[in-house]
Amino acid sequence: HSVALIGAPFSRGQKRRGVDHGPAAIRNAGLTARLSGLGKGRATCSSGRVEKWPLADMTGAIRSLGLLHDIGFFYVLFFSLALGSISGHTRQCPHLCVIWVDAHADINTPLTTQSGNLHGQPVSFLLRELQDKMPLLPGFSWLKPCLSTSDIVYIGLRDVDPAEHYILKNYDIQYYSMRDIDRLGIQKVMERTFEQLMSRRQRPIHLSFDIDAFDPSLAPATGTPVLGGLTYREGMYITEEIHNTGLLSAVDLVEVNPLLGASQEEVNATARLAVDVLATCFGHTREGAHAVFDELP
Ligand code: DIR
Ligand code: MN
Ligand code: MN
Repeated sequence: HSVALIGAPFSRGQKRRGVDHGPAAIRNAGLTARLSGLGKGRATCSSGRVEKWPLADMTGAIRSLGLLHDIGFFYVLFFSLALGSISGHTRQCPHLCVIWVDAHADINTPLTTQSGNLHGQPVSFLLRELQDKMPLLPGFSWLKPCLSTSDIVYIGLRDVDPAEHYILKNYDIQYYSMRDIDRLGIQKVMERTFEQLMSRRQRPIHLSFDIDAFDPSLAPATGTPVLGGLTYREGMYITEEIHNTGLLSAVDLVEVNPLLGASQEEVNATARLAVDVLATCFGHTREGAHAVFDELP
């Protein structure tokens, strides 16, 4: 399998500057070399110029995703904009499911949002069941709801707005909050996640990974840090298990903001963490691997 990397430098999902430098920071932390070193084929990099497009017109991001599938890449990796990447991905894989790893549920509607930030709303645009609660917004007509509430599972929640909590409960959306991880342990959480998503049939996984799912002590360079997040080991376990299904089809890695670290070391640590997440998604294991040896020299 090859991995295609698409940097989507975009910051207008929220108001703070700098998150559009996330893709470059992750690349500079050695992403391409790490992925190539996994021996699973090439890692190729391209960069969308998303920031230049008007806020509502993210069709370019969708199109580039579709294109890469056409020329035969198996994995596509995005750095931003689950709204665009999941829409594009469902065009190629209509039966995909979504694992959303985040401190936040990102399921406000334009009518419930308190911040006004689009990065707190993408899931509401994607879910069919919520469409009668969505106002018609100029510029968003290209976006067709493409997921059902049973197609998504959240992991890592710990900062959920009241309206978001109402939606999660009333539409019976599965989630594992940090409290659930405390109760069950990450191993049970992953087991139940796959049971819920794959009970009827195996299907491609779209992973949306917000770096703020990790504890701020590990990922300080991000816009909305929340105490009490995933440990390094919990994060790696999540992505190891997703890799082991053999069903991972695309990953978004979002919210790395190099302008928000208190020091260069904080920025580097956050970017290195993102690289570790992605390397694990594509086959890095903590127990090691020996693919290069046919026999012992
Ligand atoms: C908040 C924060 N719920 C909002 N969302 C964030 O803006 O609607 N998502 N930070 O990652
Ligand atoms: Mn978040
Ligand atoms: Mn998020």
